[in-house]
Amino acid sequence: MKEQLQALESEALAKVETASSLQELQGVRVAYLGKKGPITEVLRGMGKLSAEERPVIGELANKVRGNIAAAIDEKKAGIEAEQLEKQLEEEQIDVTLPGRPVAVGGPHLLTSIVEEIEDLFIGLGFEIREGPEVETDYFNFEALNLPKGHPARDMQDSFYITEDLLLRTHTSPVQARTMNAMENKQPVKMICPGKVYRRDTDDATHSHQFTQIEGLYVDKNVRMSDLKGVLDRFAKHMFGEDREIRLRPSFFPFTEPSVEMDISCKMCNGKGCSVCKRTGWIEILGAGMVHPRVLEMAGYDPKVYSGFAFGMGPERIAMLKYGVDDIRHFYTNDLRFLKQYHKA
Ligand code: 2NM
Repeated sequence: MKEQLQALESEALAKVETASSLQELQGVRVAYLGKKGPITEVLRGMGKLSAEERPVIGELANKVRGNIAAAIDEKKAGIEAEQLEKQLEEEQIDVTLPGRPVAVGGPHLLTSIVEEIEDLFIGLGFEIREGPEVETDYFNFEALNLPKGHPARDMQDSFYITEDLLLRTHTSPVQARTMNAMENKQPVKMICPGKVYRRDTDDATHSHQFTQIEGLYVDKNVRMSDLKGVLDRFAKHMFGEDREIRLRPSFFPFTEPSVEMDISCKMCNGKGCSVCKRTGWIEILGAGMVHPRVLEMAGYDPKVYSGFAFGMGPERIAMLKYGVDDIRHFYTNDLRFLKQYHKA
């Protein structure tokens, strides 16, 4: 019986040694140490042994069982450690690899242009004011010297909501509102950027919705030369210090006198090319001295106060500055266009 136990032990230990997986090892445990295993059988047959033999064999059987169990545990720990090692190896992260690039958005070209213009005028002491896009007939037209029956008030040209409400056709109502709200009729120095709406058929140079920036400076002794100085600074800031401006007489109902401003063409340096249509000059904005009727309606005495005003379209400015050939690019949001003008 002693030999039988020793043979069982070496047989089991050999199987433990060659086991290569946890399942295989569990099979060895069940086969040798299980309830139906050979060691249990030996112990069960001990009753037939003599009194002297019984403790010797009992002790040996327990020892063999303990040795096999210990070997299985040791092998199990080994296999588990090996598996962990393999897993760690496979899941290794190379922290020295370069990171994945993160897609970063940026301001729209039109936003950049508007902010660039705002920054310049803030530097010149202008405040930025905004107002409603749904305007009353009074502030959009009447207060700007566009009385009922004026051709610019044609129903066909504006988006009317009711008889008295419409989508503003320019941002000047913000200026009329600002002057109106001044309690003690202090000086006003402001620009108003924002969306405006006109009933136009969209094409390369027309849009039913576009952006305007209008400026207004009302104080005592504001002169045409002040307007010219401010506009000259604006032109050089946006298009380069080597640009020149010229003012041509024009007409707007809300200014008198009225002018249109050109800048010398950057493409040909004033010599004449296809961009400036051979004239050497490019029209940039309209301006003038605020009409006395407009000042009066807003509560400013035109004998005491005078003012200049101007209006421009940032889309047009951006198109000239960056060579954009179709105003619809600003709204169709073709990613190729957006990315082309995406800085940083
Ligand atoms: C322009 C051209 C000339 C203008 C006038 C006013 C106001 F409210 F003060 F009367 N705001 N903007 C103005 C003057 C706008 O746009 C081409």
